[in-house]
Amino acid sequence: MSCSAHVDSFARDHLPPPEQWPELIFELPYLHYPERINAATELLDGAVARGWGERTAIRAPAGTLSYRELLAQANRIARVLVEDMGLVPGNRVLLDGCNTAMMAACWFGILKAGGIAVAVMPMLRARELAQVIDKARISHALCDAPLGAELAAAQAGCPTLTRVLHFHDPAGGLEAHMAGKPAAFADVSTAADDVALIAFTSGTTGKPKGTIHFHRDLLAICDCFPRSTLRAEPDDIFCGTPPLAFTFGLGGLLLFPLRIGASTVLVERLTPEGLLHTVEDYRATVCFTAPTFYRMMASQARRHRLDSLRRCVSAGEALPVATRQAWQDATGIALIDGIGATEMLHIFISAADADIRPGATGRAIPGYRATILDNEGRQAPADTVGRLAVKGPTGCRYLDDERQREYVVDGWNLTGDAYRRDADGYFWYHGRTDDMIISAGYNIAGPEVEDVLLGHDAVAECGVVGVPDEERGQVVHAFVVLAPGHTGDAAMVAELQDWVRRHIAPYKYPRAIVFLPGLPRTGTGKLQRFRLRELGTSGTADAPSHA
Ligand code: 3UK
Repeated sequence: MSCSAHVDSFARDHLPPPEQWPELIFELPYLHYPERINAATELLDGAVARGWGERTAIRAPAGTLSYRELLAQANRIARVLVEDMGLVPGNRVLLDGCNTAMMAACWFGILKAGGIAVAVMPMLRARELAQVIDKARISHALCDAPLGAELAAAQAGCPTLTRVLHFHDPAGGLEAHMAGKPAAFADVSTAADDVALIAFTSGTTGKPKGTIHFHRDLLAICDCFPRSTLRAEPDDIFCGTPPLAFTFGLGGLLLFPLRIGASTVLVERLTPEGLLHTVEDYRATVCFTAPTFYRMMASQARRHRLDSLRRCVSAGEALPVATRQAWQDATGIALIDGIGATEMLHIFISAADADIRPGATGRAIPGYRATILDNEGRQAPADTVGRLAVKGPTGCRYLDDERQREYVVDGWNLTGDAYRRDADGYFWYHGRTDDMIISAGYNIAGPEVEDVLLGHDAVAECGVVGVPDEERGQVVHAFVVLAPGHTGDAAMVAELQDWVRRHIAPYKYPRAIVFLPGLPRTGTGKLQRFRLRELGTSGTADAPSHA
């Protein structure tokens, strides 16, 4: 590794040992970054140097910020961190807030000062915040004022966290400190492989894992998926729902637009309805959100003027064919599906335009390689289901975590997904490897059954899991949220079971169907299958709707 600019070497010292790293690939010439590079300098100072100073960077309900203004804000925040809060390069800074211009400016300010950004989802409670603070040994925090009480509760049990400033605080705080600062700052000249951020995985169960990413990684994701697949342009206006604390949102709603001189709409806590209004009000052209959002938005799309939209990216969960179709019918736009992971920082398999094959996620994007491994770790032949393995310029490096050995094997990153690769190199999702349903000796992929159920008009949302069963090992249970105007009675159960039997092999049909008002989801919008399994096992939801 190159000579670090970090005075506090905690993050580098807690990287996994080199033999546990994934193999990194930098074949594309434009991924060869200089040895010293600070991603914030490159994205903000670089933008102004390229003549984009007066272009709009951020659009928000509270107003707009040009690139020059965003740069000035970030510089003032860097000064506050260094001059008033005693930050030294390498310190970890907790960043707790919703998607706002201040949140974005703080993120850049931290990187400029040589700090390591540890952004967290605004919905985290004290207990979860404390886990992150302890694990990353966080010393400083910038916090959206309304979330301050929760952070204070966490801080009480976290001796490392000594410096906290609130923003959006009418009583003063960060903005008051910034007011006295000049708009210029000399960014810390970090090494390309100095740590820039630690992103904690959303994880549907278990202890959170911190994934370590370097300054060069942040630029690499901008120069991979957006360049080869998204192909956005400087006049594009980005919008979407993922929090900036989720690397899906960090890339899609901040780094990707700024890399090309485009602008981004930052709005706090969007509902499907809110996102439709955002597209309409800002004439947004590029959208990043999860499949369930597209599904819910499709049913309301006709009430909104969405003709500004050009490119729509779906990630975070598998995209059902029925959802792709519903969005295409409503807007004429073919969704760009892409699988990404916090460990990989962003999307590595995807397809757009004429390359799309509905039902498949896509092919490995330029810069990345992907394959399917069998249980012995050998590359499986085409058309066999196995473990998805990827490598590229980014990859998994957990902060001080034994689970590194599970995610990285023989230089490959194993995402935990079951996939099949066809002869043309397209990857077809079959579920999480630990979520495969095995019933009476049959392997059943929950997402396949979900796909079929979603094709029925009465089904708004659904989740399909395996529930332990003495006779069959597991049985298929479906949890269904009905569309308005439908009733969850025995007739509906029979109708949906029949529907599945008619569309796929009958052994896959859900032997139990339970109707719920909503499905349990994580902060990043992922279905919590373990909670559905619990529901199925406890039998509480059994009675009236059981088949
Ligand atoms: C699942 C998908 C099928 C898959 C993410 C884009 O989701 C992101 O990161 P996470 O760490 O979760 C990773 C896991 O989510 N998944 C994501 N996208 C798809 N499954 N089709 C998809 N298109 O199980 C994967 O292993 O929360 C997504 C960009 C950045 C991200 N961090």
